[in-house]
Amino acid sequence: MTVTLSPLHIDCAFDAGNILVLDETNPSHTQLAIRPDTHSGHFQWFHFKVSGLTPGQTHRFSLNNASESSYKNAWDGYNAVASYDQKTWFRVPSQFDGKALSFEIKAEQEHIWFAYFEPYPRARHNQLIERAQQIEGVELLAHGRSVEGRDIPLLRAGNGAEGKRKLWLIAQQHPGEHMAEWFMEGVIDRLQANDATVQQLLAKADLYLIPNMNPDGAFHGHLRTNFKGKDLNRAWQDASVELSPEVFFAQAQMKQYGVDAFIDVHGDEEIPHVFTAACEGNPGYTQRIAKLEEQFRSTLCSVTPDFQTTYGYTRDEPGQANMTLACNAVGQAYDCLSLTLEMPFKDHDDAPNKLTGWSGERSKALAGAVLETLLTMVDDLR
Ligand code: GEM
Ligand code: ZN
Repeated sequence: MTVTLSPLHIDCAFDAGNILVLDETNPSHTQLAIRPDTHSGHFQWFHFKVSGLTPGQTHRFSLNNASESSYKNAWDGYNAVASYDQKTWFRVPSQFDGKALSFEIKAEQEHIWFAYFEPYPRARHNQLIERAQQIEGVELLAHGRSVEGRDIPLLRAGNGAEGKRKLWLIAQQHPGEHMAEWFMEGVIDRLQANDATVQQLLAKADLYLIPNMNPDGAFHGHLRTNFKGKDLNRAWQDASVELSPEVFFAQAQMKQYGVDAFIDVHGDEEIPHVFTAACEGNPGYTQRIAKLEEQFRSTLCSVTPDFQTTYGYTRDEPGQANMTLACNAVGQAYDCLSLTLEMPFKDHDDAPNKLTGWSGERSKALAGAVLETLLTMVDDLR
């Protein structure tokens, strides 16, 4: 029996939406493309809603410009995420044929959302900041403004007493890396739980948290840049109020309060593992810093199966670090432990989850492991 499928409607006019419709006339196989960041050629992030699905029928979708994306080699082994309710997200088997990334769904409901990773909605960010300020000992210390004027809160957990270590965690400089703000929600959840780890850590240190460094890019469904087309993780030597006010704000706050440890939270398109990058290429790199980096990595490995040190970026040669990156710039300026923490858009293949791959929940759990790791070494940071 031939089933006549009703026409589909594809929509992305919402927070973090990104898709271009090439041809939606065939509801069995819709032809799509990913829209580049505004004022930049970068693209990889996608997020859109499909309505008009016929439950029980198979609908296929192709992102036809995938081979021209920023990380075209990252589509191999990648599976898209989908949700019927924007709460529970699951992986959809996807295929990259060297040009397009395609995936199909046997519809269970009339509509569905697809995305490159589980989105962290701006509304959830606003609730997170409100919730954080209700936690005893957590305050909104300052707030910056993005290019388009969106709020960039800096929270501090702890009383700012003299002599306490200052531990900075910033997230989502790259707006498509939504796992980063899921991680920050995990930090704030642990602050709210106020468990023994948090109490012991806050007795010795204050946490300085910027949960989203790039709200404009996140809202516009960008992968990599702010609303001036700047890659914020290449702006740490020449930040300006005009082109990179987000970084300019963070640097000013660091200068005001000081930094004893820094973690810049990111996501990685290609490597199916959680890993860190560090400051081995900095001109001011020392054995003290090398030891702290090793201590952090080996401890985090012992605390969670969702971290490893076998896979990651190629180490920088001595003196060859790109000092425009946050990790390197902050590590050099404050002579402190400074790391880029990378979570995968795919899965953490050392401990895979076939249903979800890497996810918001796993990003949140990793945050707790990082806090536990920081507690074990807070006395060694200086
Ligand atoms: C990366 S950080 C790149 C660090 N590279 C080395 N070799 N240390 C970036 O900004 O390109 C972070 C990210 O995009 O997730
Ligand atoms: Zn990044």
